[in-house]
Amino acid sequence: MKTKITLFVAVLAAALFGMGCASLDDGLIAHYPFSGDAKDESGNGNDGEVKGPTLAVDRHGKPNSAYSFDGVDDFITTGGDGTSLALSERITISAWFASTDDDGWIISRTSDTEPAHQNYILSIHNQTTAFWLNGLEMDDFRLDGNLDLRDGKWHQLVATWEKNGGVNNTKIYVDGSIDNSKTSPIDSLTTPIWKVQIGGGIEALPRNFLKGSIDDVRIYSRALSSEEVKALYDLEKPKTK
Ligand SMILES: [Ca+2]
Ligand SMILES: [Ca+2]
Repeated sequence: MKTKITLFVAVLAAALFGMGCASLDDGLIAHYPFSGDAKDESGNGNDGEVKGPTLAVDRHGKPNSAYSFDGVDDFITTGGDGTSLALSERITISAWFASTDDDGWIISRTSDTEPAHQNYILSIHNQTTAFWLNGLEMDDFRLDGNLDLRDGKWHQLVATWEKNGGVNNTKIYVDGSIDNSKTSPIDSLTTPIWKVQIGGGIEALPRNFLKGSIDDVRIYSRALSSEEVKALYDLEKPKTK
């Protein structure tokens, strides 16, 4: 009997612990580990279509496990019918990249319909990083990163936004640590019917193709906490470092 009670308490404790700690899979609506292809491993069927980039060595030294983009016309398009990766009140977008490019879009979901031109974009812009958000009431909210990451080495770039996240509700993290934050007045992201693009934007706008490599793209329907971003970095970083 005592063993049974002990077991029950252990199971209950494990269940409560599990409820208190969100998993890094919670709210993961698209995940591209680029393990030989551009399939979405989140289980949501948002498989990517590869339009030019070639498989390359990843940050772990593993061949055919990242994509190399030529900065001319290469991109990957995804998001099914164009509505499945539309988000309105909170988001996390994350990717590893290695580049020396001055300007390029890493992950973007944009529209060419007025009044909105952007939905969300994670990019290199003006020699640092930038996270763009667009709501119906305001174009071109942008949070610039502080760090210049154009060293050709692999970096993890994560951006989060939460409508009701209070002061500094928009954040950019680099390699697991906060780089910059700012309060966004955006009330709600627009939800135009456009696909998510990796490595360059849609045809109707300047496409901002990135020259460099991209890997492990993740899109979440929630804002990860700083502790979770650090945990994601520890999970994905090269183990030999
Ligand atoms: Ca990979
Ligand atoms: Ca090409």
